Amino acid sequence: MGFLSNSILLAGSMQKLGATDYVDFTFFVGCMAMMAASAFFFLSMSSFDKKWRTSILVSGLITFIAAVHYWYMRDYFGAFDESPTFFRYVDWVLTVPLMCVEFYLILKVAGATKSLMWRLIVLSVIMLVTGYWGEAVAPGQAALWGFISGAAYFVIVYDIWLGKAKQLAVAAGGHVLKAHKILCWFVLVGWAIYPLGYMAGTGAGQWYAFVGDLGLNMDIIYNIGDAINKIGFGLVVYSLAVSSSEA
Ligand SMILES: *C/C=C(C)/C=C/C=C(C)/C=C/C1=C(C)CCCC1(C)C
Repeated sequence: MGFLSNSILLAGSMQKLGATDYVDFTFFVGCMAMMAASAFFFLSMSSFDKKWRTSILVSGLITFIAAVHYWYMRDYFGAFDESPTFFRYVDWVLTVPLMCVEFYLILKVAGATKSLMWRLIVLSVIMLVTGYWGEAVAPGQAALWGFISGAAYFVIVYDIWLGKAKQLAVAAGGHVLKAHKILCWFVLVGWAIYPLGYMAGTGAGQWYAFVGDLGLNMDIIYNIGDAINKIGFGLVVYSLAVSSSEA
C-alpha cells in the first residue's frame, strides 16, 4: 500500500524534465492524447444513431480510464524513476476486457452471443494476470509466465481471425466486416507490441535478454502500444459508426 499512498501524496508535485527524458515524455504525451481522445469520443456520441452510441461510449471509456492511469503513471515514474507496473496492469485489466466488449457490440447485429464476449474477456484476463505475475511477482520465471500469457493471446487471435467472431463478421458483411478486419489487424500487429515491451523489461538472465540489450525501453514500448491500440481501435469503431449512419 505504501507506494500507492506515496504516489497520491506526490501527485501534483513537479519535477524537471530534461531534453532526454524520453520515458517521462511519452507518459506526458500519452496522458494528453488519452484525454483528448476521450473528449472527442464522448462529445461525438450524441450525433450517432442509438445503436452505435454504446460502442462510441465504450471507446471513450477505454481512453478515459487510460487517461486517469497515465496521470498516475506519469507522476509515479517522475517520482521514483521506476516502471509503474501496478497502475499499468490495473489499466489493462479494465481496458482490454472493454475492447472485447467492443468486438461483441459490433458483431451483435449478426447475432453475437454473450458467451463469445465472456470467452474473450476470460482469455484476456488470463493473458494479463500471467503477464503481471512474470513482470512483478516472479520475474525469475518471466519466460514461463510470458509463454502462458502468449498462449492466451494466440487463442484470442485465433477466435477473432478464424473462429466464431470471424463467422459472425462474415454473416454481418458490409461495413461491419470491414471494421472487424481492421480490428483483427490491431490485435495481431498492434497487440504484438506488448510482448516486445515485456521482453525488453524482463530479459535480465533470460534467453531473450538481447531485446533489452538493443536499448529498447519497456515503458516507451508500452506507451506507444497504448496510444496506437486504444485511440486507433476507438477511431475504427468511430468510422464504422459514421459510415453505417450514412448508409
Ligand atoms: C490498452 C491496452 C492493451 C491493448 C494491452 C494489451 C496487452 C497485451 C496484448 C499484453 C500481452 C502480453 C503477452 C502476450 C505476453 C507477455 C506479457 C504481456 C501481458 C505483455
